[in-house]
Amino acid sequence: MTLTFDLKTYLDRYRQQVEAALDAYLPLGYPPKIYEAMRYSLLAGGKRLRPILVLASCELCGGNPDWAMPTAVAVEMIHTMSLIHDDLPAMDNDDYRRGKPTNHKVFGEDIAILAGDGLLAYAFQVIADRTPLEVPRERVVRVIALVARSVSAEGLVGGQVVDLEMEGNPHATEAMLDYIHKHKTAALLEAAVVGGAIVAGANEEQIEGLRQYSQNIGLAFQIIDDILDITSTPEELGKSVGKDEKAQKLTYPKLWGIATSQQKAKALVQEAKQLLAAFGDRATPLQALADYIVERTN
Ligand code: GRG
Repeated sequence: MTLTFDLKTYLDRYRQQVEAALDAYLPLGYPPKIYEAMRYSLLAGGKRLRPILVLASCELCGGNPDWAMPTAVAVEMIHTMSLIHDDLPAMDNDDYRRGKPTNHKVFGEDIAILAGDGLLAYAFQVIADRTPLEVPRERVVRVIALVARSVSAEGLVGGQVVDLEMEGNPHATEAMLDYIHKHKTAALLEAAVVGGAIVAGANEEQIEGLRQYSQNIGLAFQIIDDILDITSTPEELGKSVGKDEKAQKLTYPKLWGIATSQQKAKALVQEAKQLLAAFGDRATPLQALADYIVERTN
């Protein structure tokens, strides 16, 4: 498997399935304006990394990826809502996301807030209503609790609050930076990887290995995100660049320099890949996904 595995084909296949599911799970409805706003951001592209992690993790643990599609869709809905709210004038105030004008630029702030709220609520409904009955309901309840915790004040919301507090703060520390990224970025990646494993019926030892894997790739993902904010272009990223510098935010490259940041991200990914050694060759897709996180250019 290791020799023949092609990550691009793997990502393309899962991405197509995810795109189709996102479109099908959220058809237009009444009132049309809110459905258009939700679909505008949800179907605007993006790497679809989180839903692919859900499906890959489910498959790794012996589950049928179809069982995990509702969780995959839900995690992408939550990620999208966090981007919509993050871009609002009261937060990062961004005009450009996923290569398009941000949600509030097109629909107004009021509708953008509600589109985020609608996506957040619908995500949980999708897991509860659409997970196939082959998956025992105790697993479904566990996934709902896991995903809820990842977006709560213990997760994304807490990370965002400390991020806002740290803007322009000359006394910001590495510990604060770690807290922000573990909560703002790694928490949802963890919910994706562990959620897929729970749907599959993984044992506690497997879940723990995958949890540690996801924490490592989460931090590596954010280190690379910070670097790309300095080295990339809006065309390549589909969002504005140089935001951290403008907002006087402490970042990993500011703390360690670009080369050391890259080395640290690579070391985290190496460790993440080793954490999956017990799965043997079946871990190849998740190991390749970990490499992709540090090698990506957008
Ligand atoms: C979750 C209730 C609730 C509120 C949201 C606004 C907010 C609180 C949190 C902000 C979370 C945030 C925007 C984190 C940044 C994570 C990150 C690195 C995003 C970029 O992810 P990519 O590169 O984007 O995977 P694509 O577009 O490819 O999906």
